[in-house]
Amino acid sequence: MKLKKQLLAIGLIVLLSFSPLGTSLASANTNGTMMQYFEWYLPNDGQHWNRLNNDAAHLQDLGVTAVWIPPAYKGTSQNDVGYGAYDLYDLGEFNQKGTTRTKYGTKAQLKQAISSLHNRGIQVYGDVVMNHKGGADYTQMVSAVEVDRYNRNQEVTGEYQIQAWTGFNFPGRNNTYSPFKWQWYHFDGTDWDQSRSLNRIYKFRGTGKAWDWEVASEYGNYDYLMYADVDFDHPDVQQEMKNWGTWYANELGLDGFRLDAVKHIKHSYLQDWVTAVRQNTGKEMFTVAEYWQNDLGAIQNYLTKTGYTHSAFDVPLHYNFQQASNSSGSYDMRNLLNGTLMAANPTKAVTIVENHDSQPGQALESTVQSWFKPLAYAFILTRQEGYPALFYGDYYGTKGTTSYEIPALGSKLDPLLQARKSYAYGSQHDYLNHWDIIGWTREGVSSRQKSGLATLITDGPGGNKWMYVGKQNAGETWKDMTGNRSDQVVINQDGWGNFYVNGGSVSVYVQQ
Ligand SMILES: [Ca+2]
Ligand SMILES: [Ca+2]
Repeated sequence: MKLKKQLLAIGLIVLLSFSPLGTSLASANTNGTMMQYFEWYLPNDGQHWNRLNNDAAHLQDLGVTAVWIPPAYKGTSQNDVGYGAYDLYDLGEFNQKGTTRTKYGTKAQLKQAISSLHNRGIQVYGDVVMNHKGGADYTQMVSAVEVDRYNRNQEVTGEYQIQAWTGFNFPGRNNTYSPFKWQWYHFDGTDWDQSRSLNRIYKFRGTGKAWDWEVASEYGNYDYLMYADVDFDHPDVQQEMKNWGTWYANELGLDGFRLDAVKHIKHSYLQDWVTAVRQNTGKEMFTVAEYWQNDLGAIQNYLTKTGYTHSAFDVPLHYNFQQASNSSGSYDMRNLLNGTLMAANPTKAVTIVENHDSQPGQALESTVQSWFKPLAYAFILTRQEGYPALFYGDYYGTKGTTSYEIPALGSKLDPLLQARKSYAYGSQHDYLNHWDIIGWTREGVSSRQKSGLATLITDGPGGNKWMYVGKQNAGETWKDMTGNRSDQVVINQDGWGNFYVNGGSVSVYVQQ
């Protein structure tokens, strides 16, 4: 416990220079809150950019300061969520893959939504899918070897010719924005031989062809994930992706990026890419990487190998939330920060409760049960470490088949978002000292009227805890803004209050 507090204190010093977090900064900076504005099962109605456009004022009111939008380019089909990236330069503008718009709408609608967000002071982060390309325009004959699915360094056949989907010439775009055409030699491998209708993991042969390194070491070398795997050793690819990233940012006026599937991309290249796009755009371009592994060491290794140029999602924290939510009250709440990026490197942690992959029915399904979500959101929204991201599916609910739905929790999350926006400022005091009921306080800052708060959460029975909120708040009456408790807590002359929480619940007390 002592060591952990020291780590947090060290993290705090670094926090001061980092604007999206806002914490402890001068009054001008509101706490940063990101929203992931999509879930997997959104309807394919072409109306999502319009929904975002119409939601801008509401998002500003909630305290959302940045929106992470889904991949905005043409995928393998109209219904593609965006991760089956086909043409990164087609933002819903050209008739390709049987459609001009994407699942989310047209490029014009997207630009309108971004304009509305910017007018409300909300930043926009683009999703960046560089690991692979899907929906090739034609096949090519390629020399390849099969590798062992579970040890990608192990070749299990000799070299032979396969018919691979690796030719991309984007006929519907006709060289607009970029003349670059993708050929087999821009890729490292694929998983389908059309001539034999055979699904294997194929590694291409040719001059300089090898799986990229360093990537995640799972399966020996986890360069290959899906579709045609982009070869980041190839100089033309390296240059083209930097050109594209710069174009994407400038064309849409993006303020940052979310990098997809970085486990499978040569880490050193991602440092080069982020640095180049920042230089080319002249913008800060806040960037967060999806390194999806419940392993703090692996995520820290990634941050090291990319020179701490960008942040990462706190995947272990998500799994701690999931475990707590599945433990029927028997989780030791003192452990919530254990093994998390939030504790180890708070300035590089983007904290999440759920996302489009962990939601029910999806590839990395590890859903946090709904009863626990207000507790988890209180944890990421009212503490000072990390840059929290609100999931669209938690706020608005998810679609999809009925057994896979997350209910809309917006009304429960509204007060927590308001707490972050207006009250979660100033020095933090931790009371992570009980297996059920844990709490923390923020003293507030003089530049923000009435700021400061006291949060309690419990996965077991309810109860109370004395907590210090600062002598400057002595004599004030604080109430639970979630409405879960109706107590009036008077802060005593020494700056302490006796706060209450119901069983399996959360309370956030602020000055009346
Ligand atoms: Ca390679
Ligand atoms: Ca790869």
